[in-house]
Amino acid sequence: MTPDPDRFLADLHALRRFGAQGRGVVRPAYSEPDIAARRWLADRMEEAGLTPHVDPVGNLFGLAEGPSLLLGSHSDSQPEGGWLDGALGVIAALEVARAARAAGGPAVSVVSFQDEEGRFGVTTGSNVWAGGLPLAEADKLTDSAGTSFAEARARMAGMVTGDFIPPERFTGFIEMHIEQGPVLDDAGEAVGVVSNIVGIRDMRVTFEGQHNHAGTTPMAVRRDAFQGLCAFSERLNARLADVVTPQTVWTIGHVSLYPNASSIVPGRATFSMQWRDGEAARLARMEEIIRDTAQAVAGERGLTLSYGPMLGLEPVQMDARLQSALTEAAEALAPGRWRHIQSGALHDATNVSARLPAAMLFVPSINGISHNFDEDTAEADLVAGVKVLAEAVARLG
Ligand code: HGY
Ligand code: MN
Ligand code: MN
Repeated sequence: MTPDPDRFLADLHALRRFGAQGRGVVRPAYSEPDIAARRWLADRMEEAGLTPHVDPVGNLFGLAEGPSLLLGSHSDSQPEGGWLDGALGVIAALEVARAARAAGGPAVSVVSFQDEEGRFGVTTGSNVWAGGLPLAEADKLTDSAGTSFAEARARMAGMVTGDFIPPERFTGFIEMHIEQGPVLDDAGEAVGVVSNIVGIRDMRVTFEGQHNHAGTTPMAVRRDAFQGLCAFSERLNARLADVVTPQTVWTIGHVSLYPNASSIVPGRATFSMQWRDGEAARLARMEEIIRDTAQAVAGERGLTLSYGPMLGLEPVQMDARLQSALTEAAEALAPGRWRHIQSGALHDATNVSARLPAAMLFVPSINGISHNFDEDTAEADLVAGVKVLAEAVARLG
């Protein structure tokens, strides 16, 4: 089974043009470029002999007849996304599906999940598809501008061709993805076979004090929500030091201040609090420390504290049989230049693994950069990755 590197790279660059900005893409879920990209992908799937299918939340499948191995990822991007995050896995899946068909099998279907980047949560499209998140609950999720998931997905209503495809239709799932970190690139290696994917917790936190005149309100009497956020972050870093490992991460990535004016003491600070680790027990311990620290800071500074919904996914192990097909293929095509690796990034494979055997294959990210217009991977590594994926699929038969 031989993928065609030129056709693969041409499709990858064609997908890049949807929402292209500088070297990256702006293609958030349900945006005009995202929907246009899905239309284009559906045509490419049809040309490849697959039956395009769009489910109620905009997950796009290219279906082979009968039971098939599902390959894919997502084609939506972060607000400022790299050109390969997700897109690589979808196009690699399409190319392997074509090569498998030309070779007379095995049957391969393709998927581009919707809203993996969590404009409305965390890996939302595959979470709903896998049954982890009821559609009625997802519909209530809002993005940072207040648009609801229901309103956004209605923009694709005309493309929906039917209900959710039952996961049981497929025999397994393999997602090819860029590493999005520095490990493979630093080591000069070509392939990562993912052993496990970390778990995540993500919630919005609000400190509420009193907005007041920035010139006349003495520092000692202020109930400044931004200062509360700063004190919280500082103290949290110190308190987490005893429970985390070098792989544990926590991020305050989004902050909105109210009234957000230079001459008004901030009365309200709403921020995203996200943390990730490979162990569920450590995620729970971190949550206790986060809530306890927020409570203490609010009390000391006369602030009230409130929380938005908590979104979370548990750490998952990748399927052993699919992993061995990937490691045998990697050893055959990139001997000594591959490794087992934990994924610090979340992926649709986490949700799919609740319903199907799932595995992932990484290729290097230059300088470990991702979720950034400068995200990139050497062409030779992209091609090596799709060949390893095809070889693994051939071995699975
Ligand atoms: O945030 C993540 O890990 C994924 O890239 N959305
Ligand atoms: Mn991704
Ligand atoms: Mn991403």
